[in-house]
Amino acid sequence: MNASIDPRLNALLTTTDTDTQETSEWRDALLAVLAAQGPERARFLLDELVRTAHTAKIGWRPELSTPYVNTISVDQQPVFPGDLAVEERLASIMRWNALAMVVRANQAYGELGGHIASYASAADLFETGFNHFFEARQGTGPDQHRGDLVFFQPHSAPGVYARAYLEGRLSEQDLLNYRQEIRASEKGAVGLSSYPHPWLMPDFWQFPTGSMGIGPISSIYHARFMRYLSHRNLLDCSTRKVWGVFGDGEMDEPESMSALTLAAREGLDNLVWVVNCNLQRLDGPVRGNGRIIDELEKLFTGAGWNVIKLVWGSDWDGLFARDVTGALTRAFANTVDGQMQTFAAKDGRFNRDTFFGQNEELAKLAQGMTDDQIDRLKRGGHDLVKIHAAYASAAQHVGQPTVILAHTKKGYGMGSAGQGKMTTHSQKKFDDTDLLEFRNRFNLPLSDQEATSLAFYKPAPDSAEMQYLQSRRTALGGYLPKRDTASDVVPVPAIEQYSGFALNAEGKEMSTTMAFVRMLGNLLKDSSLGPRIVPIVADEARTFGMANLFKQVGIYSSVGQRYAPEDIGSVLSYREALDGQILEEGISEAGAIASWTAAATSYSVHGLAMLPFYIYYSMFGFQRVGDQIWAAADQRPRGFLLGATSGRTTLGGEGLQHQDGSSHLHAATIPNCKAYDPAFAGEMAVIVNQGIQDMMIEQQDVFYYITLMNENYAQPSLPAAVHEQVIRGCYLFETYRAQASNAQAHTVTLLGSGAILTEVIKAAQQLAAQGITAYVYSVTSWSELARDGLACQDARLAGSATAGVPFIYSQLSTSQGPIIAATDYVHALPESVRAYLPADRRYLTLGTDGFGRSDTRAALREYFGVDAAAIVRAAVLALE
Ligand SMILES: Cc1ncc(C[n+]2csc(CCOP(=O)(O)OP(=O)(O)O)c2C)c(N)n1
Ligand SMILES: [Mg+2]
Repeated sequence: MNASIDPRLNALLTTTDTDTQETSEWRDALLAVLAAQGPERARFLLDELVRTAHTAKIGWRPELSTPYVNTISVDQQPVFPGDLAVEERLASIMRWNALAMVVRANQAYGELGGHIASYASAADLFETGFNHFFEARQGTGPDQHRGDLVFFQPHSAPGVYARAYLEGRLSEQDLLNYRQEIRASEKGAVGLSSYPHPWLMPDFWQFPTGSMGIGPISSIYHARFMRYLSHRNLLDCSTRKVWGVFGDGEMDEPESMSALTLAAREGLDNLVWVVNCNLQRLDGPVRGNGRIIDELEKLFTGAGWNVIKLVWGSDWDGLFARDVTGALTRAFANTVDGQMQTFAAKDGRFNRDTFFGQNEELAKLAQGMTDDQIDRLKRGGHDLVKIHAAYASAAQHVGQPTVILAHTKKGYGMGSAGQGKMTTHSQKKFDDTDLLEFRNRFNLPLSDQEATSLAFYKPAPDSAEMQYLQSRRTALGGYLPKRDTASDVVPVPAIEQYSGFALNAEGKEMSTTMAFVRMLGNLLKDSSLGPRIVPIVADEARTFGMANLFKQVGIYSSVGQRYAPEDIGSVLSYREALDGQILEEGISEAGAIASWTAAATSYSVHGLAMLPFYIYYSMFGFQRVGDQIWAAADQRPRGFLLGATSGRTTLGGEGLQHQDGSSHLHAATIPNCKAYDPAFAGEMAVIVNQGIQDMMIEQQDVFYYITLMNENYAQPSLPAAVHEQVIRGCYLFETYRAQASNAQAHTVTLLGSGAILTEVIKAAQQLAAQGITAYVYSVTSWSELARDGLACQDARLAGSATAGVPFIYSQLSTSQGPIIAATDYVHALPESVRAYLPADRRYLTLGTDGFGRSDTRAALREYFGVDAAAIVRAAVLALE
């Protein structure tokens, strides 16, 4: 065999080679071209061969994977620009303080939990970012760099706290409050949240990542949203990046994977993922019988990403150089992750015997290394020089997003207490020997007593470490993560300007969806607020009658429109444009809500207030992507979610999976979500207007959920006197007096919400005809009424002398008789206000529990018992 052949190529030789002479001629030819004319010519020839092979249809396609070695070769590696020794010492200190924080919390209160092994594996990946790449928001005025967006793996949070402690942003007392947020706030100290939660640490964390998979998809849509802002000339984001450090186990989540092709299609070279391939998840190996790095390489390559394998550290360079026969690459190709994990868990002796002992060639390579040296051979993700080279390459890469597949050891440095152990994920107990071993392994300047008592370690301010740490962050613009809230206040139009038609509808027939779309169209025309609006759809714009917006504001496309649309002559033609305003996410509710989150947090992430309106089938919102909405809520979003075609009986024909009778129940559980089910366009106008005021002018951390119906009915005008009551949750719509001829002096009170209010009104008219007076209240929000009631109850329980009465109680005080509530949602919704009603009045609720089914609205309302006849029956029953 030719000694000049790269051993990696040899490793790929298959056993089916029937003519080795010929094979080697071909190979030599390629190598000769490479040597004489360089890689570009070699690539061209290979491409040409591939084209020929495809033309000849020989049933072959190139492999998507490469050997189990670093993508970046030693000669491509840039000079490490930092002080390696100091950075290594800093990483060791971070490791120690993170460990001490978790162990101490658990010594004090065993139930608090926390993780050590994940950060132990990720520390070098984080530190390289902090020292060289993660840019903080810096400067002022138009030239300011608004900072990179960094997503941190959640259970590595202790490492981020440990760094903030050294930076002087957190005190020792704060570290002692890890996972003790309630007690901490009583003491006036910072309680450190378990995972990155902007809700709990609003000046610190930017992006919630605690629920696996949501960080990854969110990072993609944030990166895309930055492109959108740039292309629409709202904000130049061209120098900023999105970095995400995620787990290899986390890549199993559907959300992690679902938008990879979007990232590639959009050419998001502002996005870099670092997947910490420690080969383990919580229970055991990620791919015990395979290799997760190879699997992810194929997946990401196939999706169109730039893939950088960061597998081995610098001390392997010499071994690879000496390995002229490719024995190492062959051995790795035969080693599955489960075995690799065992190698991580065992000592140098075991690795010499079991890995290098596999054959003569390997054994020879290990000659001259002590067992300790073998033990300390680093994987790529623990080598600052190699990590830096990968990050630098990723940061410069043009035209594609990059993923760095970083090979690490879970529980790195935890020795026999945890490194590579099956149980390491949740390991948080260390005996004294383990602690001393850890100290020795990382050369920490701690006495035995300091180590065993888990003393936090912070070098003196004038030490080389601290000077270096501070100077690196100064060079990168300051500390991070850091959440900002300052943003511009955008003037908003007066309600009459965009919603006059709805407030003064005078009985015109329309659906609330139609009214909303008209309102949105008007808002988009407003010169100041209009450009800040982000309409978002998941392939349902036509369903909701929004096709006119395609032409009016265009669909965002990073490449404009490269075709003549079929409907080019039509006034509603399908128009894609670089500065298009609509985000058309296709059939991906997960993607659409991620886009919404990016837009709804733009005020904070970019200092630029945007106002997203995401309109979707209400059933495919909280139910489908509820966890993403919960994570968004953590991030304090400001925007509108519009649950359209809502109501179990109002959607009619669509049946069981489409008909929504529960989204309001779910919305009610999210503290910063204000949810409304307006019956009339005028009510909706008032609610939208309030939302715009709250979010854009008052800059409150709330978001609005509004359900919209597709049923056409007469829309009354809404008197100004009730506007405030609409916002608080209910108002007296009308009193239907018993007709004098057969008055029996009976009175009932009817509450209705959404489209079912129309049934309530019909019922009231029938009752009046039967001699029963009916007060009809329109309930715009059960959840706001219930929250208000609960607040009053809490104030009373707390002994407040000024605790008021629940709003619904006072609203109903002018009415009489038993109370009947009807909704197109489950009973639990109207039941949620029962405790706050006048105690002496009977309360019956009608709702739509059960599975939906297809039929006409009338048939469905009869079936679920929410039609006028059912309401009349309930009223009569309640009067008995
Ligand atoms: C949606 C979701 N499911 C489960 C968990 C619980 N959980 C937290 S960490 C973890 C294992 C993570 O493994 P990996 O992504 O490989 O990260 P590592 O700790 O190995 O770096 C699991 C299952 C979670 N946080 N979120
Ligand atoms: Mg893992």
